[in-house]
Amino acid sequence: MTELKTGGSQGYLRIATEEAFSTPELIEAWREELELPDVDPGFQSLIGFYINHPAERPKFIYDRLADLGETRLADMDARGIDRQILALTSPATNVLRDADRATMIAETANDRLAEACRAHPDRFSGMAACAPQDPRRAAKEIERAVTKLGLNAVVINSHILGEYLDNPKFSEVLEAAEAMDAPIYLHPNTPPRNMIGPMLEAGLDGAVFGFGVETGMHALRLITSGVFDRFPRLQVIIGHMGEALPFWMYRLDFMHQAGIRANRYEFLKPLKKEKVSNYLKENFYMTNSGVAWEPAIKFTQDVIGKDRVLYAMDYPYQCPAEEVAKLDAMDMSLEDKKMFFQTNAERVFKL
Ligand code: 1DF
Ligand code: MN
Repeated sequence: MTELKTGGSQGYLRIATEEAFSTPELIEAWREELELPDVDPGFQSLIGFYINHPAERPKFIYDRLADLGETRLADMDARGIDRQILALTSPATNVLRDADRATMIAETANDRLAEACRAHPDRFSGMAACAPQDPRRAAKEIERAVTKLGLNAVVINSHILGEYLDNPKFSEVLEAAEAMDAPIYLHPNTPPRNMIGPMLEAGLDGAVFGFGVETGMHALRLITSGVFDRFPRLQVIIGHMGEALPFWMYRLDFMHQAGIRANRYEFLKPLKKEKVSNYLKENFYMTNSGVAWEPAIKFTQDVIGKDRVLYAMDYPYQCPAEEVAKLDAMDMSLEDKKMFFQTNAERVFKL
């Protein structure tokens, strides 16, 4: 493997767009939440593992999540990552049943993140956290984060205590994101209680599969429920190669339209842009986080558009340097690689 360097000597900068961090306040609240009765089974499975399990992987990850300084920068240098776009790690505050506390933790995280970005403006950018449990304050925080802190995107870790963003109670949050021209990174969460059973039984509830199923479905229900007809300028970013939705696209279009024509569900109305795929192409960006796989990246570029596919590493959860080298070596024009690694991210995150 040739040495990976920052600085762009290969013809582009590498901007990684789904990179996680934690705060002490969040970890403390997670620990307490894990002790409460009726804890969410997905949260228990995922964060119970990262906080309590003695294996090497959770310790490596837990330590690195907490660092916004030298260790992280050294890891970026070793992997040739010029810039990380940081987001409060999943499920962040979405799982907290105390809405006030969730809101305060998100606000503090944004202050800490903005401070790290100010300390290392050439290496770090960030997305704003918010707690949609209190939609009004979440909307206010999005506005503050964009206008005062320079965080030009929002991260929402999929379902909020089992509820989805198409629920009209969250309208203010979507309205604020659209008004601030801030894309929402819809990052995975474990499936909610009423969805997780058979996955948990088979050890498939986490990033291995459950994340993608849950978040892909969340993205789809935003489309089919008409969110983008209500908020036409809203942009949503999804990771993990679009949570496999590009591969589903043909069937989604066919079966969705067949259902609409038959008036199968009274609540399901025809969409302004008709096809599900039109929304995937016009209201979504997709990153390759966790999918360092040339055929999947090219397929997505082909069906969604080269200007809508972005690079992400998913540090510290998945960060082998070999994956960066493999993506550098993709059989793809330098022009297209530069869009993928650099210029799409500069445009979407207003760098
Ligand atoms: C994992 C993966 C955990 C991702 C994450 O946040 C995460 C994991 C808690 O491997 O357990 O963001 N990921 O995006 O693939
Ligand atoms: Mn992630």
